[in-house]
Amino acid sequence: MNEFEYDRKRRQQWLAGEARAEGVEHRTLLRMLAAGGVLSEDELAPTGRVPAEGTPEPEQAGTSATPVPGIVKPLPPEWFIPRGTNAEMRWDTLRDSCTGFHIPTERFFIRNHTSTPVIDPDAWRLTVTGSGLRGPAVDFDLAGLRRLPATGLSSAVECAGNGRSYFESQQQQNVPGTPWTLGGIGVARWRGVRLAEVLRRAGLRPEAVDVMPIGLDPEYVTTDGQNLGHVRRPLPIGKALDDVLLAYEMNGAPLAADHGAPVRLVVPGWVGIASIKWIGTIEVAAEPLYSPWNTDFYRMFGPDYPPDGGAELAEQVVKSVFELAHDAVLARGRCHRLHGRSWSGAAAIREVEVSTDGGAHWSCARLRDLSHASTWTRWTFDWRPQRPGPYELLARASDQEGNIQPPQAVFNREGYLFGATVVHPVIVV
Ligand SMILES: Nc1nc2c(c(=O)[nH]1)N[C@H]1C(S)=C(S)[C@@H](COP(=O)(O)O)O[C@H]1N2
Ligand SMILES: [Mo]
Repeated sequence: MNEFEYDRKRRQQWLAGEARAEGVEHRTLLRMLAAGGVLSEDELAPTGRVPAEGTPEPEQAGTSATPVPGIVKPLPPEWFIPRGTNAEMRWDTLRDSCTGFHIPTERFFIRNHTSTPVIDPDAWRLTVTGSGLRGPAVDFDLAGLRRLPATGLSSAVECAGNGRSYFESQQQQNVPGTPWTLGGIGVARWRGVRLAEVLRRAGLRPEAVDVMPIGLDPEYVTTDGQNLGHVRRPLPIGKALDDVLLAYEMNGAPLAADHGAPVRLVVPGWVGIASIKWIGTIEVAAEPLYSPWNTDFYRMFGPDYPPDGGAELAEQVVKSVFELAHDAVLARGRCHRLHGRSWSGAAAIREVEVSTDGGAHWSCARLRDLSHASTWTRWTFDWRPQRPGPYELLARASDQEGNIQPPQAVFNREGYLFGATVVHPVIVV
């Protein structure tokens, strides 16, 4: 075992109460933890960290990429947790790079059903077709889209399964699927043309009811070998004509391959699956459309839902996160500024409360952004813990429509929309 491993093990044993420290001065322990990288030497810096099981050691992380099959961009372990064909963003290291309100493209989470296709933007065409159009199919190329009136938009893209792992860890409910913690979300600045504008130019009939964007990534084959075809999910015409963007830029640059280049949909406030990447065709129909992604998937099934499933998932629920390591070590008797973010698909965030005692008492956090719908609001909470020991932090947000995070999420078979408050353990020394 190398020195680093040894030191790490010892620190963990100490934190777990397995190491003995009688007679050692508190300040000496703090210094030891600082030297081991658990506490920062500058004691104003609030957090050290003990990496969660299975997540990489930030100290060891170089620029080496952790390959996730099918993803093009580098996935340094200090920024991402690989999850199958997907990559979760690490909240605990976000503050190290002072990224600001938007998540830089290189740090943005990735959810791929199959793999990132690399598409030649010059050969790319968007075909709009179907019974909801007055005439025949209409093609657009990238230059043509870029000549149309452009719109900018700050919006989250968040996976419907974000937070899924807490069904199991907090509610002892088994759910299949990617075990995201809370890093299945990102907010970026998107730019493109409104879907409404493109549909209007293609010649929409008043009878049109559904709009189905179809991805150019490989066809999706389930684990039991069923080919479900290209990733696609119908949008009701009302949403399609409202605030949906056909985006060709993300954070001021052409879309990156993993995030849907050359053009993707951005559907503000809705589950991430609505925001189809690598869009090639848009079917506009005068009759309701179905795909596996709005029938078997992305619907609620379970004892609290109708036997054939609840409605198709649309808006996201309220969630909150601390920008802090799980089991972070904080020095007692000092003021720690805790940072976090909250968001809701339905409306702007109204209030965020924080509990430092497992939910017994709550106090208001200070909102740091003007709240807007479809994006997040940053907040801070100053905390001066006096007694050493383990603590359970919780953050609970509510939005302008009165939605508030409950203590428990209603079980559903696929583990979607985990909107309950999440317990964030820390250790005060
Ligand atoms: N064509 C296509 N679009 C897609 C997907 C996909 O696999 N293929 N995944 C969806 C899901 S489930 C999510 S959560 C978002 C993720 O977007 P991101 O990878 O840019 O973060 O893209 C959506 N759009
Ligand atoms: Mo997703």
